[in-house]
Amino acid sequence: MTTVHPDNDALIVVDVQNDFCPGGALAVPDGGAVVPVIDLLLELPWKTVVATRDWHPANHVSFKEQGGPWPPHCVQTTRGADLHPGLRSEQITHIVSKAATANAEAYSGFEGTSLSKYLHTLGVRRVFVTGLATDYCVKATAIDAKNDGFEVYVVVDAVRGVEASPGDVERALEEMSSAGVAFIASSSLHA
Ligand code: VGL
Ligand code: ZN
Repeated sequence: MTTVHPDNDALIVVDVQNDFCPGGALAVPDGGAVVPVIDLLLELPWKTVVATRDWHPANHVSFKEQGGPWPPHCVQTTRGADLHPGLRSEQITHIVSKAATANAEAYSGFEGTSLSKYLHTLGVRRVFVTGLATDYCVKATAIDAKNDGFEVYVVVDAVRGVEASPGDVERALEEMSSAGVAFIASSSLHA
């Protein structure tokens, strides 16, 4: 079991937005399943809960019309970019918008944002990473957190992957593990 230490621990909720959930523009298979798990985690006594969000302009470089790999998704101020309505978002203390200009792509919540400085300033040492998608933004966020000096745990039942090619999620888990990221079940976290 792992005890949450509110002064040194932070929960990071990666991109739990309508467009990454069933019915959305870039739905992650079973993506909505992370919501009840994260809501349970939100009952723990965190002082710092960060939600990242993909926050693209309509002409974003990652969209197919601009030669990118993805259909348009998470366009700023649209419903698709909203956090999933089932998330107990009143528990979120900080929202990090990323990839918010036309030419900037960022899978990691630490890329092009002040998240690392913010967390270090608060005295955060351990981060617990949840959300979507395991093989893109969760992976990038967890590895960047580790490289920025945090102790990093991915909450395995609170993430889901795209798995565009078979094995993508497994490879993502291996990459995170090689980078020094640890894994934990949500049931092992307690107050
Ligand atoms: C993501 C693809 C494109 C993610 C964001 O949140 O994992 N994936 N943009
Ligand atoms: Zn995106």
